[in-house]
Amino acid sequence: MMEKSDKSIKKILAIKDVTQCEATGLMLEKARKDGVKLAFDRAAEMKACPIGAESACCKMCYMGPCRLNARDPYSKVGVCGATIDTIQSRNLARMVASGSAAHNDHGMAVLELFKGVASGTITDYSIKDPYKLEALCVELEIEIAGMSIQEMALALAAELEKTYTQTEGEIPFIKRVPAKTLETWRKLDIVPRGAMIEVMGIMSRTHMGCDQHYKNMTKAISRTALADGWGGSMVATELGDIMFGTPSPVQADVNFGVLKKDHVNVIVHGHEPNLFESMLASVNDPALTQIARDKGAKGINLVGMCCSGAEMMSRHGVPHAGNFMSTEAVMVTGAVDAMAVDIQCIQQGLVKTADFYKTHLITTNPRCHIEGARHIEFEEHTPRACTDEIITLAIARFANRGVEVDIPQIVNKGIHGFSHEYINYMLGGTFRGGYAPLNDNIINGRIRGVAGVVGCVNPRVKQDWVHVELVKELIKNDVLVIQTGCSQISLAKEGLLVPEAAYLAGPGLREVCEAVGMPPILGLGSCVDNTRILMAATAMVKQGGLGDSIADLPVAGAAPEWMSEKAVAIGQYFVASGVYTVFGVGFPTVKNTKFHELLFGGLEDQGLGKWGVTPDPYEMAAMMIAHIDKKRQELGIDKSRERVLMDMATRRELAL
Ligand code: BF8
Repeated sequence: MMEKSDKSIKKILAIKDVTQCEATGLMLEKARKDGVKLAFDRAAEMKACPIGAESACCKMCYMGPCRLNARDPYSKVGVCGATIDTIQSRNLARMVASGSAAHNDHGMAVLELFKGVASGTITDYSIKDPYKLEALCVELEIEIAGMSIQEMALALAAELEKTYTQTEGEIPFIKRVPAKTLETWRKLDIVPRGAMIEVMGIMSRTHMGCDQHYKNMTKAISRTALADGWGGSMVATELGDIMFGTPSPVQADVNFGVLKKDHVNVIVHGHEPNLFESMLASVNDPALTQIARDKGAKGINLVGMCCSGAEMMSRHGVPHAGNFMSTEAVMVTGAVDAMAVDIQCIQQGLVKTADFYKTHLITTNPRCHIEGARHIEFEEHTPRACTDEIITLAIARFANRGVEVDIPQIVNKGIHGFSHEYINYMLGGTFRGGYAPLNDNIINGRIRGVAGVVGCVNPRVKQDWVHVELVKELIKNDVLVIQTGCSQISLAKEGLLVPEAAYLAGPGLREVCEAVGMPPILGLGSCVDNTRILMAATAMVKQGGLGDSIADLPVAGAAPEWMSEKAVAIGQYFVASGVYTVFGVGFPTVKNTKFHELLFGGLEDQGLGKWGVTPDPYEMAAMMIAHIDKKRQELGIDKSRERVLMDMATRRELAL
């Protein structure tokens, strides 16, 4: 039984106030008419718990649950005597552990696939970028003289397995960290040993009656977060590139208009590229295409959503229908014949929506079944068995849709796929590849700094709006923006991931964009691809002229509409790496407590980054720009310098 729409919700939430995405708004309106509730409406009905929102409650044992008073946080303690700082730090630690576990679990699955490919037991995937394989082996100091590609892959897999299983020492990608940043980490004892032991350590120390010093807890939080960014996520990105290809700029279409009424529409939503890559093979199978044609379809249309969608868009230009808050709304079009999901950010509410609009919702991963959804398990040794079956179901549904099809005809074209490697090439060309032009333009003031704007969309704020306003404000102030995840899709839907968007940039950034022919906003891929931002920051440090550690750089980060625990883990690994990171929506701590002060200031005094929070995009931009200016001042590059245009021709002359 579908729940009936609630008139009070219509009154409380005008559609223009809950989403900036026109297509999602149109479908939300239709859903309300159809009596179908989406997350926007559920959020309006479910007021966020004010005590939980500030993390002033503890349910680590059953002497409670205990509630403290966030307005007077030191007036009470829990039954065991736990203070507000213990309670908040334990809660944040568990969020980071969960987020880090999610990325590490994903990264480990990519590693398992890679091992299967390397050993020859998995044959449906292959090594597409042997150059990156070799470069990575060299970087990790693996002796590769005389090795075949297969031997290199096996050696790399063995080395990277330590990212997860090692219990002593430092994870492999620590070799990439700028020397001064690493020195700070070693001094603070926050270098991760291996993801499993770090996550287990958090679960152990947050048990009732264990770690009850917020400062010691914060070290474990940083270590566990770094085991994500420089660990599992980085493995997922790098091995994904080796197996599926390192992205380079590609034009792709985004928004609901990528669905086609006269095609069989199949959406893949989730995070693991293996399912999506196999689906791509299935839709290109002439036999399946012929079956679709026999049923009256013009073809099979494969579309992505959320993060695996962002990866496929970056690597292959596969169209993308929208971000997390559009995953229910897209089914309201009636045009989705099947939605295949794997792990993470798969709302349970999809089941009811799929049911109403007769879409096949199919879970595929052993870690993510959903009550009421059909499960067809994906197995990497025989991936096509799963994806072919999904296509077959979709074709059958196309032939007998039985619902009205109403697709908002909105499509936004954009350029995606700016990997760290491509940025290297783009700025310097084949022979002078490197970050010197970026650093030069930051030093001469043409580019003020770099901002990473990433993360989720959240129904507690107007979908896409905070991302879009923040990014526009940043580029207007000559800050180059790099993006991943749902945030990248927000800006893509605004039509701003194109070189022509340079007209919105400040004069300095515009000049650089026009000289290089690049957009002022660079899309780097999925959430695990935030590691590409870490690598870009590392390249800036290693290039020279902008300080010795990531903390010295005139850079800042933001997750303006965050909602997931993965976002907290990402935020903390950026902070621990040295980046000022601002969250929108809110932050799960109580202001003016010792733990809050440590996160929002104390960590910076230790040589790391720090947190910031504001729901207002303009204030967020001002905070980030002020930080960038402070770093410029500390580097002595705040004085205006003579601006010399370093276009490609000038650089070629210099090279000669
Ligand atoms: O990992 S940005 S809503 S889809 S958590 Fe989820 Fe957030 Fe989107 Fe991808 Ni990332």
